[in-house]
Amino acid sequence: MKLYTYWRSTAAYRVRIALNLKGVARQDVFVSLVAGEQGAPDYAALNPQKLVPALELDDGTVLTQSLAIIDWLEATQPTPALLPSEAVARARVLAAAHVVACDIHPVNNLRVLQALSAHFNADEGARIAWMHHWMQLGFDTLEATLPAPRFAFGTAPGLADICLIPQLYNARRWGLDLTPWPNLTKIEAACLDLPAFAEAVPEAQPDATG
Ligand SMILES: N[C@@H](CCC(=O)N[C@@H](CS)C(=O)NCC(=O)O)C(=O)O
Repeated sequence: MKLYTYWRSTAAYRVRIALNLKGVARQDVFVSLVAGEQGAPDYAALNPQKLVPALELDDGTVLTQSLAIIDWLEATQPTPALLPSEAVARARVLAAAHVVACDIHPVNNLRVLQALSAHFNADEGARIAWMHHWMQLGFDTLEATLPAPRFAFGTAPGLADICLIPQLYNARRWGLDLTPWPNLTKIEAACLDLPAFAEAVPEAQPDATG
């Protein structure tokens, strides 16, 4: 299978971690977001939303949206499980994942920042303040609600960890001081000890540029 990915894409980073945890091999196809390759006709034909990641299966089926891709992976490769089977526990893990994937990430995306500059005169300071604002709100929620015995919810990593770790990377990239969220950085340290996470970090990707 082929993963259309970009080293700094946090959504692609989620899928890299999930594939690694499941032990599923992939071939990477690099889509440079800074070069605007997500809008190139070939890629837009594959994913009309013009976002990464996309996963192309061996039969040519294309899956998009990181959480949908991970859901497909969970359905087709059930072990190790990324979500608990008990309904309330599962809802709690999904809620934490959605704090990142639905409430932080969509308003901090590249195209949102570009629109803030192009249509609302946002300068670099305003863009940074915007990024920090939404991350702080989400991190406050997660800090208060994640049990964090080792990983976000237990002694093995799951979907909440898969969403959280890339978002913490992005926060550092934007210069956000993470000391107000010690539970989150403790979870991060535990995750990054695992090869599945360490091998998925942006700087370890072949398309990483400085
Ligand atoms: N909800 C989507 C978000 C995908 C997304 O926004 N990807 C970003 C990179 S993290 C992207 O391709 N941005 C390109 C752009 O904004 O033009 C998912 O989870 O896959």
